Amino acid sequence: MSNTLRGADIVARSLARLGVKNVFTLSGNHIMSIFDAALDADLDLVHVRHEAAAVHMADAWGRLTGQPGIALVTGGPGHANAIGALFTALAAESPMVLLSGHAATWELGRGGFQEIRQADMAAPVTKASWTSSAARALGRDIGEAFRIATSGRPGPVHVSLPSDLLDARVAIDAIAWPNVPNRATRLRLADAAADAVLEAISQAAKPLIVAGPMLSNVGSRDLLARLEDATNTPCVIVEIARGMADATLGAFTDLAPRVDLLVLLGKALDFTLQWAKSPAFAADLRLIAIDPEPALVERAIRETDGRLAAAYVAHPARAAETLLARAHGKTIRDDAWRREARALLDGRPEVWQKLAAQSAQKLHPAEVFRPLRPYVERDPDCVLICDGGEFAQWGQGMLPVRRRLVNGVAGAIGAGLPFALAARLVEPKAPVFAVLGDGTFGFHLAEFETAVRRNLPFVCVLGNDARWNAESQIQLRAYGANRQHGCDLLPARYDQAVAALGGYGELVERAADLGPAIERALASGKPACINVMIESIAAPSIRL
Ligand SMILES: Cc1ncc(C[n+]2csc(CCOP(=O)(O)OP(=O)(O)O)c2C)c(N)n1
Ligand SMILES: [Mg+2]
Repeated sequence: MSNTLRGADIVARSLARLGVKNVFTLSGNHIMSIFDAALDADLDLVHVRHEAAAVHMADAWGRLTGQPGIALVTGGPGHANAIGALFTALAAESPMVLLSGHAATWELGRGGFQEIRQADMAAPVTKASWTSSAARALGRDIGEAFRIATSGRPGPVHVSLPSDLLDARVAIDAIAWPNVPNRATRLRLADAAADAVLEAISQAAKPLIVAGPMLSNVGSRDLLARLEDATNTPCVIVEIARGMADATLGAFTDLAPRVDLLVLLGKALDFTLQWAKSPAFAADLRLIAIDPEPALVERAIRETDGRLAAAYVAHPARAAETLLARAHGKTIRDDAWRREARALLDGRPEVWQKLAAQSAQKLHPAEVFRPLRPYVERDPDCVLICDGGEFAQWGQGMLPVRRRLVNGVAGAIGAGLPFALAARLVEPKAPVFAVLGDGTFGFHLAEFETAVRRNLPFVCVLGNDARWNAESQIQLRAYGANRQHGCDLLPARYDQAVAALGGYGELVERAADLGPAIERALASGKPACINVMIESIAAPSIRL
């Protein structure tokens, strides 16, 4: 026996070899062999309360570290529960791997326990999805999943692991262990191509560089800031389903029609940019596309009807590095346009400083984010999470952006609380704040129990307007004032629910009470929920 290894041990040791420490999981018959193997491989199992939460945590891990986060769920219904969350990770271009238990190979087609075509289910929401077919190749499968998740445009990968393969024993010299992926697979932009892009930028009157979700991490934000400095060309990240109307981007919708050259730096040309068509952008806009995926470069060509000046297949971060290197020591253009653009992107209406609630025992969203801002600013390693509808948009418009997680291009609400737990595992010390609406909060409330059990403190600032307000606002806009119905919630005491789960909870109904409540929540050292009663206000539309 000693010269053999169990399939489950091959999986666990392969993960350890690839540098994995934390596995986000929810138990089940099909994967208990991996729970057992985790003991010897020294993997820390973070056992959550819904499979979607495990995927969201792996997603957050991937976004924050650049290394694949790992979710491990059981077969059949466990796997099915995980699927929706993969959509969020795919649209956020987040590297992660979902490992699902699976009926034994000998059960297939015979009505096995929880048997269902799992790889087919996950295929549309992953970069790759398959079922392992040999115990000796389990390690190679894990390595391949890592490679695909991190190469090109990052994203989720799924592998189903039949239970008989996990229980099988394999001769040690027959095991195919994973290769450690290497960064060199990121395609670079050739110097001549970079020079051509810089030339086009210097010739343009009003150029703009737009990046996508894969560049929204801290390192890439720094890279984009340096690229903006070096080229005097504004660089923005479009990373949520609201697209150009993301309050983070200020008056971007006023800026866009003035642009004459749009450089897509790993940004998929899609609905978030209105396909760069008029009236969002000028009808004679010229474009350059740089993307790691030939299929997306082709789509950009198709969608731009001959307005694409050039297209390159390259990794956007590496392309940015080459552009920086080639721009070094040159003055690409003066800074007049950049200053004009920055005023629109970073400016906020003056009245926001004075916005106050009109009703008793409620705050205006602006009265929440004015006092929260200094706490988010204080520590550069602070992680800020914004999730939900109208309230979170006020947060995205008023809070500084550095290490931030948002729900993303999928436009799926609900991941915020799982994100906060994963963020705390990545970041041991600096504050973690999660800004959520009350509807959104309900998706994964039970993860407060996980957070308490695992001692993962963070502060959730919950905007409670007793309503699914984003949808209520759609009813108001589309159907009229007397047609808002069916979107109300209770002004529930979520703070008490969190306290009952062992966390720290406070109710805030007056603006003056919020700052001290944040102090107490941080000082509690517990997972905390500040339940702030707010007025039901539409997301800001920023015109300057
Ligand atoms: C998974 C998912 N379900 C439904 C929606 C539609 N949706 C978007 S925002 C929203 C309302 C959110 O309510 P809340 O969290 O209370 O935020 P508010 O808009 O009230 O500030 C809903 C239902 C969605 N985007 N994602
Ligand atoms: Mg609400």
